[in-house]
Amino acid sequence: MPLYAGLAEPFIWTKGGFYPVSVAAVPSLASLPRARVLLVDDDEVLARSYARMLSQDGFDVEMRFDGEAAVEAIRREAFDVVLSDIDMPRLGGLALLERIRAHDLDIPVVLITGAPSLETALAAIEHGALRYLTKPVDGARLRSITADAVRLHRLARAKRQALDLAGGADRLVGDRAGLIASFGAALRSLWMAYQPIISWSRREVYGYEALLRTQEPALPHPMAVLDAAERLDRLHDLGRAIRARAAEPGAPVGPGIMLFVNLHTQDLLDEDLFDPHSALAKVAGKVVLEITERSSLHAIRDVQSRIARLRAMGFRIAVDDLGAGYAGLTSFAQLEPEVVKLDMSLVRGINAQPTKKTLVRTMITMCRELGMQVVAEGIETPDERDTIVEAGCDLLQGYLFARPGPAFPLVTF
Ligand code: G
Ligand code: MN
Repeated sequence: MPLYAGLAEPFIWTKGGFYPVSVAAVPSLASLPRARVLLVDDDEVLARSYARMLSQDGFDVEMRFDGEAAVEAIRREAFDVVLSDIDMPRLGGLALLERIRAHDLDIPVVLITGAPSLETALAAIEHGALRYLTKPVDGARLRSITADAVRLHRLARAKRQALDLAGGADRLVGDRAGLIASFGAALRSLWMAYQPIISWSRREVYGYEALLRTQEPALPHPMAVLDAAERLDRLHDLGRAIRARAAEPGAPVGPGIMLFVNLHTQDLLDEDLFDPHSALAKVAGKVVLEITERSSLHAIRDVQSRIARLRAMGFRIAVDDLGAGYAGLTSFAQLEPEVVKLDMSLVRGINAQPTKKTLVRTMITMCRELGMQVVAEGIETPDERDTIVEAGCDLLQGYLFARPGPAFPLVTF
């Protein structure tokens, strides 16, 4: 069969080539959990008629009328299949397909066109469309293709989960739907643990660092949640949730108690951070925003003016994890932090390592001479505590005093 002749027929593209698929009778969907379909077409009348048909079959249908709106929907929600027109304003079906494949290798995309061409058909294949259909699409066929696509998607997900069970590849690589679901659950179950930072000389709590925690088993560590947010392009949603939680009633902030909140460098690009009416902004004078030395500020446009805006709102800035990154001190120059947090790698075993002790003492002295407060993180033993205190640092944080926990963990001095 010549290539082009086959294109109007439904096909499945695999690495081996085309496999024409026999169009079965409208399948029973009773055996499948409710499937989510994203229908994208700038012809609203047509979209609605497809949607009505698919809804009658028990599909959960979302409609969007251009590619950009579809990208936005996919960013936030999980779908089993995408049915999309090719010619659309803003973003066409092929570009949409490309955007989807950049993150998700599993979700079936069916492209539908009123103007078939070899060129678009080939592009559809190249970017991994499941089918390429020509309008008008017969109703029964559309329903059966959609049902098959849903099955394929579930198969792909099950396969990845099996891989995961076998301890194989990263299960999240292709499974955007699973990642969206886990990330959503993580956001909903997000809570803040607080770890005290104490003043040793005064034997009192100076403040608390708010630390991200969730109850989502698939994303058990804060780093996993951050990584998911990064992949799903939802860092701003995560940052907003963290800041809202960190400052909510009952949070340890108030007269004489400072609240330390970690920022992701991307948060600096979120206008919400600069909203003077946000919960966190209202207590800005008591808040230290920590920016880690681990990630570069390179990609952040006008860092200095953004930091200046935060300062004008009353926030103080800390460089976090000093000593953990290989970056030079550009972040210091850009941030001019009021507070510096020494990474726990500098603290661990310091009492038994004279060279480390000398270096840390120098760092503490320099920071103090630059007018910065120093906090030492990760203090686990009395020997580490005594050595750090003797090197000139009074603000201490670590398991020796309290582990992070729900407000407020008890402190052992
Ligand atoms: O990067 P940042 O400094 O924000 O990370 C703080 C992390 O270190 C938290 O996840 C916290 O649970 C952990 N932590 C806090 N105190 C200690 C400690 O004394 N020892 C160790 N190993 N980890 C700690
Ligand atoms: Mn921190």
